[in-house]
Parts: sequence; structure tokens; C-alpha cells
Amino acid sequence: MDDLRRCDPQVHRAVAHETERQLAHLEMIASENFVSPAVREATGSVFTHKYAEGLPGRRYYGGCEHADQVEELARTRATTLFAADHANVQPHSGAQANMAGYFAFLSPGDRILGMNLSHGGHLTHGSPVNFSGRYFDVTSYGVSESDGRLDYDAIRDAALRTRPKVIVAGASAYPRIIDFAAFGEIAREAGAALLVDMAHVAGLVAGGHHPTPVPHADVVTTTTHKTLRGPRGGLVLCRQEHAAAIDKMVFPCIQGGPLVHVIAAKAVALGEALSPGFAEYGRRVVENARVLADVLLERGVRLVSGGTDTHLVLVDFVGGDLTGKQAEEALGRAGIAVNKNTVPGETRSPFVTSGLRIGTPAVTTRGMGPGEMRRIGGWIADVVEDVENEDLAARVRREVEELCRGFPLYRPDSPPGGPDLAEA
Ligand code: DSN
Repeated sequence: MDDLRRCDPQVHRAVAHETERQLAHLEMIASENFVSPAVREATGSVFTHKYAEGLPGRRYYGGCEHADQVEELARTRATTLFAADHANVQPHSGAQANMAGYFAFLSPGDRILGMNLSHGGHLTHGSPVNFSGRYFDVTSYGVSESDGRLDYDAIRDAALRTRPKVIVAGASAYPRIIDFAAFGEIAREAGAALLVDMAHVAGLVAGGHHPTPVPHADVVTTTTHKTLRGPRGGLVLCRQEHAAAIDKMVFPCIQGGPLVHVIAAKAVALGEALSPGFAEYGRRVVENARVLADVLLERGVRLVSGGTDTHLVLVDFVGGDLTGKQAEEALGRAGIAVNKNTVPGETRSPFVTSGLRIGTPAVTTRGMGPGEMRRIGGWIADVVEDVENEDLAARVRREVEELCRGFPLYRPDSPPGGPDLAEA
């Protein structure tokens, strides 16, 4: 940070303020996490200087021997961690991973069946404002109105009726276990390929706390920065028969030079996920989400599907006056970072919404447990009951800051800005 402070005080100041924000807030955006100092070090390494188009051993540039080594480590660790035939660790993001997966099976105009965004799906699963909705003919499935859960009979009916070439399973705001085996059966019956985007639950899958999609899917995509706790990026896993197609779609079809520094950091994070402590981390993420759900339900806060099996809860304001935007802003003033989210039965715009998504991966990395979740759940309920009350928000913020001081992101002997994960 000394070089940055000297050379560019404005950027340095923004980084310093962001560090303070992360230390003093409760980070409860379900897709965020804190990486280890080792992951950050690899991300900031000299590999940022290197061009390495191609794959290990088959590059279009010289001087790639060390880039080959980190990419091979990342690929091997990814296939070991998820028991997959093949991994491509180059996608810059989850969206690129999904694009590569689609392009391996589809031509423009082909039909896909994906989860409705307002029921918990993702933009890249067929939203009209995304490339997936613009390139492909999309049919959506959702959750059932009665219990907020995926209705596999209805998904099967939709698949047999519309005969998509690809069925997309996976979600960005669904609090329950997804039955990937059922999706696999539906895809086989409908003659479709199955692409599973496990970005949100990848870390839980790695730790054995969510069933793995790998045996059931043709292609599995993920980001590396959510529950998997790595650098921002994506990766694709697939059956051997699809390996060449996936690799070609990542490069040269949709990307140029891989981000070797990020691939190095992916290798580090995947190595951490292979360590025995990672399964315990996943167990605690889910336990914390359950405790949070219980406290909110006790306080009369409605949750989509009535609870959670995973790392997140989805608060449901449908039919009431309170919006997700108001709740997000009030909680932000109280020092709790969450995001407004569309929910089943949504009538408001994505900028307003009738829901709130709250996740436990980051606070769990910080070392918080059920006791802290009870306090946090109480604060969240207090604030959403009275979003206009500035005194309440200020009081909660003071208590949040005090709690955060008890859970520093890193120990004094760790480099600044990253958690010491030794006990996680
Ligand atoms: N934007 C991510 C999320 O918050 O779930 C998904 O890409």
C-alpha cells in the first residue's frame, strides 16, 4: 500500500475507505466473501503481466512455463475437489463460464429452459436483458406458489412440452437444496443437455453440504468468489466428451488472454477448499443461515419457502407496503450490507423489489457463529419493522461496529485486508 499511497493518493484513499467499510460493516450479501491473504497475494502477483492464450503446454506465447504450472494446479485441484473429468479455469466470470457452456451446445435461436429471474434464477439463465435471452429462445420455470420450492413435475412438463436443447439448473436466490439428480433425469427424458450453474453453492458442494451436480450434468459452471471463497472469476467443469468443445468456447470463441494472476489465486483457493477445515466452514455457513432464519421467523418476518437449507434466506415483503429497496437502505444505515431482491410473485421493478436476500458466507469466514446470528437477526427484524427510524439505525450501527471489532478480518500477524482463515 505504500507505493499506492505515494503514486496515486486518490485510489489509495478509496481502497483505505473500502477496507474500513469492510471492517466496520456486517457483510451479508449472499454472493460475497472474504479471501485469505494467500489468495490476495496470488491475485496481486506478477502473473498479471503475462499473456498466455491457449492451454497449458499449448500456448500462443513464449515464456509460459510458470503460467502452465499454476493453471495445471488449478485444473487438477478443481477436478479433484469436485470429482469432475475436466476443468477449464480460464473464464473471467460466472457469466463467461455460462456463455462458454451454452455455446458448446447451442446455436443462436436454439431453445433453453432456465429458472425465472424473479423466482431466484440468474440473468444469464435466459433473462431478456442478457445475452442468454437475446441469443436463445427461452422458456422459464419457477417455484411453486404454495411453498416457494422448485416443482420438479412442472419442470418436467415444461421440458417435455418445449423440448429445449439445454436445461439450466442453479440459482442466485433460492434458499433450498436443488435436486440435481431430478434435473438430470428430466434432461435425459427430454433429450436436453443439462448445464448446472452452482455458483452460489459451490463451496457447500465442495464441503459436502449440498448434493453435487457433477454426476448428473453435462456441464457445471461456477464462480470462484462466493461460498468457494476464492478470487473473482469463473470455472467450468464437464464430462470428458465435452472437454474439447468447452475449451474452444472459452478461448478463442469468447475470451482472449486468460487472467493468469487470477488463475493462480483460483489454484490457491481450490487448495484451501481441499483442506479439511473447509468442510467445517461450510457446515457453519449453513448452521448460521438456519439460526438467522429461525430468529427472523420468530419475529414474524416472512421468508420465501419458510426457511433455508443453504447459505441464504430470502425475506418476502410481497403484499406489504415495505419494499426491498427501503429495507436495504435502512439496513445499510444500520451497518448491515444486504441486497434487495426480486421474489416469487414480484410486482415491483428490480430497482425496488419486494424482497431482501441475506447470506452468511462472509460473516462465517469472519468467525461469527449462532450467538452472533441471533443478535444480527434481532437487529435486522428491528430495522425492517421501523425503516424510517434513524435513531434505531444509529443505535444498531453502533452495536454492529462493536460486534465487528470483536471479529477482525485478519490477525495482527496477517497482512492487512484479508482474514486469517486458520480456524475457519
Ligand atoms: N451477482 C451475483 C449474485 O449476487 O448472486 C450473481 O452473479
